[in-house]
Amino acid sequence: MSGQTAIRCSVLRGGTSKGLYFRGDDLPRDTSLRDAVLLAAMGSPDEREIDGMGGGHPLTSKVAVVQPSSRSDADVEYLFLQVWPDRAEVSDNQNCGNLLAGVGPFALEEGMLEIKSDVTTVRIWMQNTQSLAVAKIQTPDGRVRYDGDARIDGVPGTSAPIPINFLDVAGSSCGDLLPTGNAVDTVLGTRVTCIDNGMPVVCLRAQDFGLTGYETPAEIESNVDVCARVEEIRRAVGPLMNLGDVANKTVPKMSLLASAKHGGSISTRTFIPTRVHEAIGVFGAVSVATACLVPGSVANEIANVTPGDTDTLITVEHPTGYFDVAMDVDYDANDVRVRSSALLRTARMLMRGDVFIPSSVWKLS
Ligand code: NQM
Repeated sequence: MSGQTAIRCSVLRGGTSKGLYFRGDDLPRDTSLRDAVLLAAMGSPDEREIDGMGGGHPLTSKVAVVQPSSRSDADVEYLFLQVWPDRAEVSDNQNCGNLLAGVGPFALEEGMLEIKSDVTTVRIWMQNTQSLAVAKIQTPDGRVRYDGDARIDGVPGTSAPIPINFLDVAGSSCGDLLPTGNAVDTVLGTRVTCIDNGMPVVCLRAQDFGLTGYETPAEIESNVDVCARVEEIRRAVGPLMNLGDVANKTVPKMSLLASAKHGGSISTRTFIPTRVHEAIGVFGAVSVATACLVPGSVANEIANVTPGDTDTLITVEHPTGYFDVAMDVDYDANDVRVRSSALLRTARMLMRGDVFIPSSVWKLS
């Protein structure tokens, strides 16, 4: 073959997302060259990403770069990169808890750590947020097992369970769990709760936008006025959350909340940040679940939670089902301190081989 460069790559579904997984040393060190390679691999910029591996949607245009870690508290390091489908941009300004689910299986398949028992614990240093996740991967008979009985909403069928625990993600992007210092702020006339428990999220009440909060993502995306107002608030809130100018950033996520409709704790419709998620991101769900436990927050006002609960399961309803987050918190007067957040994901290896990019983008000597 000529005119093409082959790069080792695996494709995995991680939770409710899908992405390309690379070993760090298979990509160029220079970040602008690396980004050009990833754009070419995905087929971006092009809404359909027809000339690459991307699926034309932010949830299927994602990259995980994984490498062994030299940290004493981690086995591997994970860098998440969002490749925009429709513009030539690769962003590391957010984390992704869905692709995270595929990091343990990928690292084990690549021999980055040894399988010694039926369940292998993989400690993952998440470079985007400088924080740690601990994932438990099913590894009977010395191999990663993908089939199993665990079901997550947004993915057909069942797979092997991957429980993931987070100990230190509060404030990992914004500096504080409540980056403005308040449980509630009023921004451009709208009451909001700004929170970061692994993902910067702005909680808003759907009813303040003339919505029930139970609309489909397509119905919300077609409501031009709502989308414009949500984006206006997002841009105004960015600096208040210590994120600076967020016009071209994928954070904060904007979550429109309503009372739970199907027996859960709260209902969500989440902008990520321009498309409306068909489900909800992992860290997005963790942040919303945490907001439910913050006394006086716009989430707490309408959430189905018991005041003062410290060890509790929060069920976040989203357009295609439920997302359970096990929260362990402490209260100090009215302040909440997060001890840990835990959840269940699944992942599946879909393909392993080489991805080809034009050698005009990158040529290996
Ligand atoms: O919040 C979507 C997703 C995500 C990111 C997004 C994610 C997370 O569903 O941890 O997983 O919010 O952009 O994969």
